[in-house]
Amino acid sequence: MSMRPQIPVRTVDTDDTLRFIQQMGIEYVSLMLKPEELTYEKIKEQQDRLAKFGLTVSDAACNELQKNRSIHLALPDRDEQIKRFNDMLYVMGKAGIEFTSIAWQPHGILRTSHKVGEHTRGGISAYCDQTEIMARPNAEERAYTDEEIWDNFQYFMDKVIPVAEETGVRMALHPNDPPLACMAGIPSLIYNTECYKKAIKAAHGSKALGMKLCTGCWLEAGDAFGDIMADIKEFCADDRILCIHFRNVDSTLPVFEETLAEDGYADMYAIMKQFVACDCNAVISIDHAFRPMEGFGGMPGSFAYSTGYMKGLMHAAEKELGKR
Ligand SMILES: [Mn+2]
Repeated sequence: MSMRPQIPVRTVDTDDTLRFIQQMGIEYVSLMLKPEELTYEKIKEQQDRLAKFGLTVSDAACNELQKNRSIHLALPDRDEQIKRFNDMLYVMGKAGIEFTSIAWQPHGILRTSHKVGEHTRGGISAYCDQTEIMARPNAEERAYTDEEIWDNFQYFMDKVIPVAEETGVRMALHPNDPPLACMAGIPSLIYNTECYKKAIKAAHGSKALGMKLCTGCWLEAGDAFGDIMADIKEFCADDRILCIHFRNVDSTLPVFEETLAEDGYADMYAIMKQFVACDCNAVISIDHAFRPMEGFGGMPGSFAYSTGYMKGLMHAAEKELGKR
């Protein structure tokens, strides 16, 4: 089985949007759910609707539980939030969903701005300046320690791994983005390959914990994150890669902008070939796109070009390596 190109969808997406995705030759979608949609009935309804457009839900996530401040920072209601997370796993398990997403960043992805970049030909893209990010005050009332963040992750793993194993729903852990060791007083969980190994240990080696291999994050930090080619090989062999974010940037930190795959500093064809050579069967998406241009199809319209380019690289790599 080869990699499976994918696009995110929401329950509010129109039939036309789903038809457009279908016509791109996409068969797998990541379903973004609101908290009130985390019931078997609601998910089944979406699966049935998507099936009419030839679309299968490979994974689903609820942003509120994917990046949950109470869980990450051990706030008073964390057990309640972990119970909600586990309830979500039961529902997804019943619906036959392969995996859900987690990212240990209570304040989400940090960027300096969204603006026209040097390499975007007028497109509005994300821009990140490490100096500006590092100058930010604490995001919470106090700074947290590395030990606290890892203790909280351990606590979460101990409570959710048994349920993930029981339900068969795996978790894809995304790196902190940007991959800096500490931002706004909150240490990052994942900012290099060693952090991933530590996280897998916290899961007691359980396969229930996998990763979103975001090439964007690897490339933002470069060698400080790890050797991307060696890491792809190692984590593929260990069956950890559930999802690939196929994204390029113009440079490593301290300053980068998000670019089209063909415009960044990394050779994305070489990276694609490595996934293919390692027989990776993860879902693969472009992660981010330029801000949609008025009148050109919203997010799916913005995703379409880059998704097509990514599919082209994937097909070429499969052909070159005799896997197609
Ligand atoms: Mn990503």
